[in-house]
Amino acid sequence: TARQEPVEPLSFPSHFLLGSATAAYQIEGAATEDGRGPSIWDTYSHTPGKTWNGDTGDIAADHYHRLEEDLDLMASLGLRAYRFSLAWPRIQPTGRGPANPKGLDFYSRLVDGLLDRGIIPVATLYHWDLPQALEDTGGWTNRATAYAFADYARTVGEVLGDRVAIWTTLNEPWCSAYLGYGSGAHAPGRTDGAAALTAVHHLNLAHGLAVQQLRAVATNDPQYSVTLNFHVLRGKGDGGEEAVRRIDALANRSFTEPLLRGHYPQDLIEDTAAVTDWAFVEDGDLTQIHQPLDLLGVNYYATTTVRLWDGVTPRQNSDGHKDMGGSPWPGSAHVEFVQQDGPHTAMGWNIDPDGLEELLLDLHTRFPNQPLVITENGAAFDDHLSTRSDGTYAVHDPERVDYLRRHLTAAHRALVSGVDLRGYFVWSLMDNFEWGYGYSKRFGIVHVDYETQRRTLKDSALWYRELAVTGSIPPLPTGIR
Ligand code: GBH
Repeated sequence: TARQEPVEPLSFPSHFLLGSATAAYQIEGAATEDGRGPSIWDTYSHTPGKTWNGDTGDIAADHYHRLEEDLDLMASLGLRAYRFSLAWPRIQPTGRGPANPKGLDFYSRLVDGLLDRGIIPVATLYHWDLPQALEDTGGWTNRATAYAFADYARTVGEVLGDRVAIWTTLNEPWCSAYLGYGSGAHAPGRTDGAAALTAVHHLNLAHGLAVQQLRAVATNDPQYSVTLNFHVLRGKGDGGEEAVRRIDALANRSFTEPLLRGHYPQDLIEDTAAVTDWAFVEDGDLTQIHQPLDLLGVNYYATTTVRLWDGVTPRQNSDGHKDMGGSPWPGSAHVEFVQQDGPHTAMGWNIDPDGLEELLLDLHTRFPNQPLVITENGAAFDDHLSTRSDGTYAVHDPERVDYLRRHLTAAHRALVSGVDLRGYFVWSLMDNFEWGYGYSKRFGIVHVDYETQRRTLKDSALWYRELAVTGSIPPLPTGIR
């Protein structure tokens, strides 16, 4: 059922943000420099058996030492915006107390460097690197962590709140809560369903408190947002609908409903009643959590197929997380994740651009006045560095060009259908530390040689540059072979 190629190049509005995204722990390195404290990802990645090959973010893409070079790289790609995250432990090494000036200075130089080059800064406060000292007192299972986060937000806002155009509080709180405290596939590696649900609430609370703190100190009238990783679900077989309802409650509605409507879904509370009584939700919390948002950030990679498990047939594992003995789905032991047929990326994730269009249309229907932005979309493939006859380097990644072109085309269809979509950020600007998968997976449009730290534009970067510069989706890869 191949769609017909559009005849005219598809154009995005002139203010549509065409950018790229990264996260602090995945690219910066310099893990012990300039007063940075340890985060839960330092501890986790240094624990034997937790990451592929024992890889850590100690050096990563060495971005901390290559800031100017990387800013020039972004400018050379014609990026209109850049989404990055701040490492909380660079700013407050123990998660509390006075700011470390060197940590703040790095991000201040980053923001200035972007503005100098005409690139819009989009800052995420939290992309999973909790200060270890806060984990030592319970991490996201401790309500006090939400208040510490609000204090951190204010500290950052007081320094960068005159220049950052778009603030995002949290990146994918689903991962922080359910992979960090439920399945254990992410730091801090706990495997406790009740802890995961407690973390959900404290992350939501942290978001609401942080938005209020930023609003109180920002002086340039910025936009406020949160980024969620939506699970676009397909049901299979008898009971498929029930499986979808359960996973939708845990994966999607445990965030959208409190954040955008001010309540937790009743079915979520009932599904998880054997795991927790939800006593961690205190009077007034939902008012704090439910803050008006200028943008809802959407991360999309693939669709997920689920069915009800018959309890007899051997279970298939969800490939999105490692089996660490815990489940990222508390209260849903009867749901099974089904591997889909068809093309996959190197992550084993299925390629389904229609899922992105569906998701955007669905969010627009459920939250009609909520502007949306795609804060991550991209793919890992097995890239190979090759040498041209003139001695320069190249990476031919036609699968990635095809993936990006098809997802941008799907996003464009949603835009044409009336979805208020404000931008698209490719994950990722450059190859980086892919969490539990270490350096074995490459998501960048720019290749990083981890021996030399040399950056090489992949063909997808050349293609993306044409998109960013012209504002139109190049109908077929041009200028690359
Ligand atoms: C994003 O996470 C991250 O923000 C980014 O840091 C990361 O590098 C990038 O994507 C690529 O992975 O339903 O249990 O099978 C995406 C994480 C991966 C979370 C797929 C949901 C399915 C889990 N998502 N996963 S499951």
